[in-house]
Amino acid sequence: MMKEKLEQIKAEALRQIAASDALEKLNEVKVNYLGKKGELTAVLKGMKDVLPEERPKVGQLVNETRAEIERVLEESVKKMEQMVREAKMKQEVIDVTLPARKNNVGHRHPSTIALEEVERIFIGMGYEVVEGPEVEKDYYNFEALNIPADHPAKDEQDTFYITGDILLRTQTSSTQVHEMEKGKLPIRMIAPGRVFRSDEVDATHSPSFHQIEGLVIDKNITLADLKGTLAEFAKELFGEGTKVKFRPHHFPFTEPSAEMDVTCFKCGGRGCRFCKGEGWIEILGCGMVHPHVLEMSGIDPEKYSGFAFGVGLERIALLKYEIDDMRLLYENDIRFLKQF
Ligand code: 2NL
Repeated sequence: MMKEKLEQIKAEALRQIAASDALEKLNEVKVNYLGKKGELTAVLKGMKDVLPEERPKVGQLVNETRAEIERVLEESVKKMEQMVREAKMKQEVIDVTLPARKNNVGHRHPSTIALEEVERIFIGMGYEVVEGPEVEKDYYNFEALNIPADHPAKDEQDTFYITGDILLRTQTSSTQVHEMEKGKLPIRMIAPGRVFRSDEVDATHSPSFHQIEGLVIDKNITLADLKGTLAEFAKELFGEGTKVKFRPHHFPFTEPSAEMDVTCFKCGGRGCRFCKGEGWIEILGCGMVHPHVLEMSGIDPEKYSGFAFGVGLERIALLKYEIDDMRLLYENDIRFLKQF
């Protein structure tokens, strides 16, 4: 009998729906019972064997069965979706009380720390920080600085030449010459940057290192301005108790020229292992800008005067952090860098 068969189909469909534990399984039931090749469709196809007068009744029964299965199926799908959603929410809960994962950011290189410290000091005194090219014309690196053609610095043993008159700068003075040529006075600047010398690598030398040069040009600038400025710089860099000492020296681009020593910040000048018993540590070269250097860049030495200085950045970093080998600054060994 049709009716019993339909009851049987419905019961089996509902049983399978109740036993489904996933949306995929409910979909299988839907295909197997309601789909084109499903059991109910098969029953409809068998209508030709039913007596004509019975057909409307059987048809109605099929429809009711279909509707009932559909209703239960839909309900179950909704319930199942709700369950899946809830399970997901539970799984994705964020515990805001958990300790944060440590964020491993790097930090500045000791040379960078030293550079920014020097920049901070001079910016505080009203200086501008100016950077320039590492590849320079011979003129800006040597000639404009009054360095004669037969000076040992110009030897191919000491300087990297690209062509006969293009080279890697040996000092950042070239940047200052460009600034003087602009003709805007007064000038109060520092020029930090990478410089190059054809040197063998050892504990205190490298073919590429960094320099910070300073230049002040204005009316009535005297040696007293140089002394006062550099004494203040030394105090800020090495501590309030630091004293300075100027020893006569020679540079082609300054006259007079000097080297400046600071009292050893370890022993305060008494003499210790750090300063090799001297009490003093050499820190920079300086002088009053040579009149010929001013003139070559279009500045009238009768109206203007100035002072200049140059310090090695690595030298400052080595001293400040008591590092005994410059190579450590270039190797980038994390175990070394971590200490600063
Ligand atoms: C050092 C110390 C120094 C300068 C650099 C300079 C720059 C201009 C004019 C005059 Cl544009 N001088 N720079 C002055 C004195 C010393 O560097 O030991 N150099 C070999």
